[in-house]
Parts: sequence; structure tokens; C-alpha cells
Amino acid sequence: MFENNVICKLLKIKYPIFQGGMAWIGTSELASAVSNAGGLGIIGAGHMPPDALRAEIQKAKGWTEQPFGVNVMLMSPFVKEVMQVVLEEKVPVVTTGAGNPGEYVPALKEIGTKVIPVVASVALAKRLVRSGADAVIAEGTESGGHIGEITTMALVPQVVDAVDVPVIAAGGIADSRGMAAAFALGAHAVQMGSRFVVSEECIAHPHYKETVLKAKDRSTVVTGRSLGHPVRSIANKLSRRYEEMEAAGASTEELEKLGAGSLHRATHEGDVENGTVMIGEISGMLSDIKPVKAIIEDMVNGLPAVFKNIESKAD
Ligand code: TUI
Repeated sequence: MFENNVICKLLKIKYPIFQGGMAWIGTSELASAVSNAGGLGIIGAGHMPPDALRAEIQKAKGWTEQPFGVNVMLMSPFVKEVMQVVLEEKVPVVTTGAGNPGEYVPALKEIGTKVIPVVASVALAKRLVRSGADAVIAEGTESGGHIGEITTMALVPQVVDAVDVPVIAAGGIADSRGMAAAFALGAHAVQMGSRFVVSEECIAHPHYKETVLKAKDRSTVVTGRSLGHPVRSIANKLSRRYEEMEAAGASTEELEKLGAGSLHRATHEGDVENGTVMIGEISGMLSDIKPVKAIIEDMVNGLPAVFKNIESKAD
């Protein structure tokens, strides 16, 4: 299986499954587990200072012989230094989020790093492919954290039609059905974040994982639209306070102050009421914590039954 998959060939991985690069919880533990299981593990640089990222990369190198990636969050105050670390450490794959990485593409390509930006629109996908992106991740608004406005269902086929590089589908995918649907839309691979949050290897606080397991289909909300960077997370005390202040016309500074440090409060201190539990809409379907290897094997082993089911309907 996947011998001819263009993403598996491009990145030298066994399965076309990426782990989304999540701030604070996309650590070297999770990334190396995903890479060792045959997927592409990705360290989420988030707001990490450059030295902390270098340490994470070096840990991952010690724990896996397989390719792995770093996700550079372009809104980070350390973005330039973080890109420098990625170059010095010759990380095989770089994904980016929350911005346009165009200016960094030439230097990364120069050393052979594969550059795979996350896009939430056709326009940015086209622009980045012109700049030299090796593939793009089309991420729908179902995703957790910082999001765009278009659904995965509508975005993926439009990006597939617009660019001549492989497309990885993200947003709302957590099992074999989602993976088959991504293939049906023309994607060559999938990226999952939420599913890997509830893995044994993810270091998120137990309260964070419990909150995700309890989530239903309508448990998430989007805040921050007025600031121009919408974020999806579990509705809680903090999100309600945020909504109240947003509706009352609070200033950018006031809203940013409310959000500052709130992700770490949830991921590391386990405060799931006053912190931000970023997670995608598919969390309503997640009901167990499993080892990364089992998550990936279940995805792959479940595909034939899904394909058979699809064919039976068109018979
Ligand atoms: O980046 C993400 N998801 C994230 S980053 C993050 S860290 C954070 N912490 C606190 C507040 C805000 C963020 C949490 N989740 N996903 C990739 C992604 N990129 N989704 C959407 C985009 C995107 C949106 C607009 C990419 C580019 C873009 O436009 C850029 C341009 O200049 O046109």
C-alpha cells in the first residue's frame, strides 16, 4: 500500500499521514512516535524561542531515524531565528501556519528541505506554489486553533484543481472514512491534529485530553474574528468572557491580554475553564486515548472496508 503515493515518495515515509504541528503539545515525543509509526511527525514550534526548538529537534533526532518536520508558526515573535535553527539543523520537512512563508522558501529549498505551507485559500496556495512550495496542506475551518473560513470539503478540491503539486487535506479528519474522503477530493495525504491530541504519547495535561474526549459535535466555538485571527477551541468560561468582551467592542490590547498564555494554561496546567482548549470539530467523534502506532494502523487498516462501502453504494 502507498508504494506509488507521491507524498510517501517525496518525503520517504510509509504512510501519507501527517501529524499537525501543534503549539506546546506537538513535542518531540509525539513527533518521533508518529514518524516511527510510519507517518510524518511534526514538532510545533508555536511561540518557542529558538534554543528550545533546537533542543526539541535534537531530541527527535535521537528518538527516530525517520523523516520528521517542524511547523513554523509565522505569527511567532521568533520566526526569523526559528527559521535559522531549522536551516542549521537541516530539518527534512518544514510546514508553516498562520501566514505567508514566501520569503523563507528559497533558503529552505537551497538545502533540500521540503517546504509544505498550510493554506486556507486558493489564492495563497497558488502564490506559494509559484514561490516553490513542494506541496500544500489545505486546511479547512473544521480544524482546531488558528483557522481560515472555508470548509475542508469545499477547500480541498478547489486547491487540488488550482495547483500542480500534491495536496494534503486537513481539518475534520480522524479516521479511515475521513482519509478516504480526502482521497476522493483529490488529496494525496491527510494531516490530523485532534486525533493525535488524544494519544498516549501526547504530553497534553490529562484534563485537556478528558475535555476533548467529552466534546460533542457542537462543543467548539470560534473567537478572535474581530482581531483577524480566528481560533477554534472548546467553549468554556474563557471563551464566553472573550465573546462578551468582543461584543462590547473591547480593544485589540484587551483581547490579546485575555488570550495571552491561555493555551499553556490548558495544555500544561490543566485549567480547561480559564485556558484555551484548542481542538477541531471532529473532537465530538473521539472517544479513546490510544498509542500513536494504533491510531495510524487503524487508519490504514480501515481503508479497504471504506472503499468497499463506497463501491457498494455506486453499484
Ligand atoms: O497555524 C495554524 N493553527 C494554529 S497556530 C496556533 S498558535 C496560536 N496561538 C495563539 C493564538 C493564535 C495562534 C494555533 N493553531 N494552522 C494553519 C493555518 N494557517 N490555518 C490558517 C492559516 C492561514 C490563514 C491565513 C495561513 C495563511 C493566511 O493568510 C496569510 C496571508 O498573508 O495571506
